[in-house]
Amino acid sequence: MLIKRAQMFKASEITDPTLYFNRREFMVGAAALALFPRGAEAAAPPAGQPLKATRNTAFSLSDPATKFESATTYNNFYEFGVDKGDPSRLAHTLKPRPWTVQVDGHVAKPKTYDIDELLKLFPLEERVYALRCVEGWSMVIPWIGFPLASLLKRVEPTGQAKFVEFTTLMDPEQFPAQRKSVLNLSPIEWPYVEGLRLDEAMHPLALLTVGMYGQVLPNQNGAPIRVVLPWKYGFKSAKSIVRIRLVSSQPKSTWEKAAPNEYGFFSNVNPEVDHPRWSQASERRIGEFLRRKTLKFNGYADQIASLYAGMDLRKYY
Ligand SMILES: Nc1nc2c(c(=O)[nH]1)N[C@H]1C(S)=C(S)[C@@H](COP(=O)(O)O)O[C@H]1N2
Ligand SMILES: [Mo]
Repeated sequence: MLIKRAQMFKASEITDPTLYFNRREFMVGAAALALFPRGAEAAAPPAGQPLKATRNTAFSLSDPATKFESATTYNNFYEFGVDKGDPSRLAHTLKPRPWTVQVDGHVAKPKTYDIDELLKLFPLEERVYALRCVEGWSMVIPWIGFPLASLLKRVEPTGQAKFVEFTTLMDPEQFPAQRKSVLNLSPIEWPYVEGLRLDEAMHPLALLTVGMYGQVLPNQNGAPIRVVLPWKYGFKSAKSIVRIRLVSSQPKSTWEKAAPNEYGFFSNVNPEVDHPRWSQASERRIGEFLRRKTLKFNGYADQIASLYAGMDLRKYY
């Protein structure tokens, strides 16, 4: 996403497959290290541990899944750095246990859930979703999780709850880019905050995710829990969430704060509305060479379009 710093992000970086493959080779060894960190805490389920879930075919694409190796070595997770390889190289410092998620705000039953308690509350589903990054690439990932709506209903939103705000962990010990010494290199403010309208958050497509590819979620993909919103650009899908707050006014999201003219609150995938610096009409599916057309709402228009009926999507980008 890259804002502004030419040396951090070049347009060629997202479109040139050769560059990607070179980088990828370089990353493989590093990723293996991140998956098997030395000195991992006994309490944490190691990334790579199998996680059982039932495939929900009603919510699954038939497109072939992106290679696991690509999905775990080509990441955006700015808490580890702005390069695609930084998360897999550095994510062993993130400790997904112990972990709690505070669910509060305008709800009748606010509660701080221990992650392992949360995992027992809802049956885990596998859903194959495409994730479309605003930069112009996409991946197809078999996620494991449960509907965000299931958790929200449990805490009973009150009539004042109109929006949902997600906050990622803030901890400079675990996230190198949050350290004071490197703060001035970061294009965004910490902690990472994202938001949805309540009706978007309650939509059955919105998934709280704890695994992928039949395994516990790797740290670089947002362990131990992240949201996945397949009709929106990838940056809306906040990783490593510690708080879900029901609020009455529209949250200011991190990327909106960083560059409001480039990244709106809604950020629905829309090939008809270009980013100010590049077209959104097509995308590169990681692993494919020819670009493919980007679909409105990332292909989920049948299910999602009614949420935005009557809205000018150029204005509410
Ligand atoms: N906390 C946090 N969440 C984040 C990001 C981030 O930098 N920090 N990057 C976002 C972006 S831009 C994308 S495209 C997706 C990438 O998810 P993946 O690495 O699992 O493919 O995560 C999103 N969630
Ligand atoms: Mo992204």
